[in-house]
Amino acid sequence: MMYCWSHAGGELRDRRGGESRRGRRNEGREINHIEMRMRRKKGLIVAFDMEDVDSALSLAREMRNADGEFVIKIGRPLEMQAGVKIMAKIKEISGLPVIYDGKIADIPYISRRIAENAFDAGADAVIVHAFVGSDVLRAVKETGKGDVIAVVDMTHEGSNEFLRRVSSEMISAVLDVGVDGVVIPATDPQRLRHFASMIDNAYIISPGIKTQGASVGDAILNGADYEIVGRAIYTAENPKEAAETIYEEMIRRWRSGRNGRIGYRWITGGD
Ligand code: O7M
Repeated sequence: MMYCWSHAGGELRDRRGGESRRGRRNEGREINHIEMRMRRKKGLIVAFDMEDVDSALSLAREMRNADGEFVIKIGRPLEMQAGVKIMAKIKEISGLPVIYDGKIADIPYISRRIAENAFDAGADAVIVHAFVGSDVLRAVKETGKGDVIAVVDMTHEGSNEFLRRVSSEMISAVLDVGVDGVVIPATDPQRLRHFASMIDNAYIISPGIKTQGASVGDAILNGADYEIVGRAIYTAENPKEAAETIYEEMIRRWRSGRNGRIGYRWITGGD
């Protein structure tokens, strides 16, 4: 059975148009990064921030059969160890969409080159800082090679010094440029809910779960589409099982919380 990522519905369908199925879902999936972009849906982004290349490849292999909606985010620590080619490799062996988290923040020409290199190496999406300005986001968007995700707020304490003062303005600016996704922390659920109400045409991905203080499901309940988890997965004894358990917990909370009242609280995260 061949699977492909359908642009129209954002659903994993078999080639004859059948519905997606649970378990062994990535098996035999066609690898085509133009077709495998992220869409607005509930899922878990596994942050591959480990520096040991063998463990990264081994988890990528296991994720091929993981039960749930997963995306892999490759951070600089792993890229610095393995080189840019690690993206195609992880994408191929996992059968999952891959985000390059280079947190790009340079002049338009250089930012565009970094993004092009990442897309050409197999990334389906790249992450760019919004604070550098709309011309940078436009330059990256104009590559037309994959999703562009903008950082407008961060989880760590230091983001209170400068970044958080201009998050609202940055959201309006990145939406004007037409980015595909926006990064908003899970560590301040009320703020996330407020920002989510401003965002219609982009998906929201949300870090800060577990190690940085937010509970699994907090972000999804407050308007995010994907939660991002790193250390709680890749440092676990069985990382694949940890990813599946976190995904299940996230979906369970989302299903049971949609009709109930959500208990808001402030969490100071980020280290
Ligand atoms: O779950 P952790 O804390 O081990 O990892 C969190 C991941 O989310 C890690 O890859 C960070 O780079 C990322 N992240 C933050 O922790 N805070 C932010 O404000 C933004 C990000 C992020 O993903 O930005 C794209």
